Amino acid sequence: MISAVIFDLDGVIVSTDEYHFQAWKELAKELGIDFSREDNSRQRGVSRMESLEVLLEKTEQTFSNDEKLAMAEKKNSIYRDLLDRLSPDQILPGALNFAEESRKLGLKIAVGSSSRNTPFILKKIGLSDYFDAVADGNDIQRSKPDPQVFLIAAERLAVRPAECLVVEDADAGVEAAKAGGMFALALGAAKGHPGADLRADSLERLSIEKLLRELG
Ligand code: G16
Ligand code: MG
Repeated sequence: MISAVIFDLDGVIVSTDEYHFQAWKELAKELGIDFSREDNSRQRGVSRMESLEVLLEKTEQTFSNDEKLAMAEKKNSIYRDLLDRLSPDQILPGALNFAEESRKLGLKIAVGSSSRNTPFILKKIGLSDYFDAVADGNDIQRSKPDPQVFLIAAERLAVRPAECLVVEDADAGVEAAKAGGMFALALGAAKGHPGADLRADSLERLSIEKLLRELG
């Protein structure tokens, strides 16, 4: 029986993916690297340093650890400037309805995100105190597809992993949910992932009650 819903943040609650893309693109330009949206899609859900490695695969140049840390820091500062524009208007369609409906059914709700900017993003969209628990990039040593972030969220909610439904838009996130022994609802780009238990284009007009019936 499902007793909690754990929401990914970027791409599920709010569409910060475009800002990530713009920030990585700007860093790539400085390094003389051609960086596409397709490259960017492989960064979805994975940590900042792993995302940097995806970008650096596109160059023959080699860099020291300190140089890589400086690059990640630079990207993050460009990204933070873009995040400043975020407001509650940018919460993705259907996300709050889905969360509200979950609550009304007596389910607990949490955020499970790889992003170390999660507290800032939640503040900008007015949801700092909205969820029963938040686990994010600041809590973990291993990012998705490792299940750590979702397991911490479940622990903070005091529910067993097998009672959790994870809502994800990234393949790495669906894999993390399954590796943690949870159910996965795959949205958008992750919809084709064979491991998903449920699939939808987005949370718009999606009913949690109906989905739970599908799970049986
Ligand atoms: C998000 C994004 C990833 C990003 C990661 C780390 O994860 O999807 O593209 O690389 O956070 O972000 P930051 O650099 O802000 O720490 P999620 O799990 O919310 O989709
Ligand atoms: Mg995501």
